Amino acid sequence: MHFRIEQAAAHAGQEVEIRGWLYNKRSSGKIHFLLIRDGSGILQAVVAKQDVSAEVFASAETLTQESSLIVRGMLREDRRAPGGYELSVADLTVVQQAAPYPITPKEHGVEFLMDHRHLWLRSRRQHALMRIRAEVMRGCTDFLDAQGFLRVDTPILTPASVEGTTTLFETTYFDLGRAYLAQSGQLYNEAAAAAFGRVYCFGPTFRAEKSKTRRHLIEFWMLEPEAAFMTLDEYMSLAEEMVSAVIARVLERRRTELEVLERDLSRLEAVRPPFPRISYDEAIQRLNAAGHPTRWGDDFGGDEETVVSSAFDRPVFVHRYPAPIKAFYMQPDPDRPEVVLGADLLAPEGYGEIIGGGQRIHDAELLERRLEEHGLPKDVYRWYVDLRRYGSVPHSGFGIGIERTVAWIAGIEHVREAIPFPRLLNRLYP
Ligand code: NSS
Repeated sequence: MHFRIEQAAAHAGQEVEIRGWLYNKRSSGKIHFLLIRDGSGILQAVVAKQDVSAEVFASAETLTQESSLIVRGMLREDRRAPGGYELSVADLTVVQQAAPYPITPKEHGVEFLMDHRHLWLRSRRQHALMRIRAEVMRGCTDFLDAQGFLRVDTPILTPASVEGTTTLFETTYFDLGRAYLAQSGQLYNEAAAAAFGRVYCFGPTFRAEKSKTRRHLIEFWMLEPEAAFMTLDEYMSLAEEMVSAVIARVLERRRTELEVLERDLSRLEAVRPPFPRISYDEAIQRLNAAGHPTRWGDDFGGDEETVVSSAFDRPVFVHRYPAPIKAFYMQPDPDRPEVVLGADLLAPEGYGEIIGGGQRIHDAELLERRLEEHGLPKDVYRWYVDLRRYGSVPHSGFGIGIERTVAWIAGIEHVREAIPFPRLLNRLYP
């Protein structure tokens, strides 16, 4: 019977069939050790001359790396074998004999590997990363579902910007003029939050940012919760609970993958709520004390984020930024209107901002004034202002960048490996 390698424990002592690809091969005259991967794991299959036909033995001999194959035989527990199980091959069918595989055990440069991303995904390291990514995404959605949040998806083709007009991707939209790829689902999320109370959207988002840093993608996935009546403080509590729950889950369910990546687990184990919360003012003081010439009113880049966050062993919220450096929709602090009720979450170990969010303006007139100040066209935001006319309530939300979060949890250098097919300033292929 056919099975997946990850289920080996349940099939020891049985005749099984595996369908997969040749990961690696070692041979001595009378025996071939095939490492076979089927996507769920890697299993050692032994082809012994005395046990198989001459034909089967010969095809095992000539098998090339990544050839696709089907093998049948007896599965046995074997402590010496990688993974603890071994298959004694009785029969082998070559589905396709692979051409010389470009990715070999020798070192390759990143650009070469990125050009072969379609194949690179088959490697052990990329398997670990993609499994951690899937776990992070499911950890977030399971957490929110359990808190009564409803997933309400938002459109990707939109008529308006959310996070400033300079990073919009533009396309034409039939007779209606211009459309843009969504930078965030937030505005539609706010409509959904007024309909359902607690919602989230989750999908790809786009920023035409000319940034070539280890934290920037052109297309990235963002999960965005939004809740009616939620305050800035409540948003921070929700976010720290979610991030902590996700870390705990990855530590529990993806430990093997973290080990493949040689992640320092103690750094992740330290991530527990509550997270420190410091004001933008305090962040500026800390920067100045560390010798950074940052002035009040300046936005933070990667360097500033690293300095501020390096003082803590867990993520830190920076709240109440000056209004001019934040988006048009941010609610001013009633006690200090020059700052807004927004907060970013900075990850430790130099990973920088992984979450942005805060409280939204809920007054129609103020929102209209802000749209004007930001030079945004009133007509396309009419529906958004409308939300402030029909049962407007204070509300908050945030967006967590999946790739930055995965890069941090996995401890990798660059976000490009945290997404299957990265879109970068200089890369659209494959
Ligand atoms: O611009 S954000 O800070 N905030 C928003 O888009 C809000 N509209 C979200 C909301 O409140 N519903 O982006 C949020 C996060 C940010 O902290 C990063 O983790 C990630 O999205 N992000 C990115 N990741 C990778 N590459 C790029 N270019 C990028 N931009 C933002």
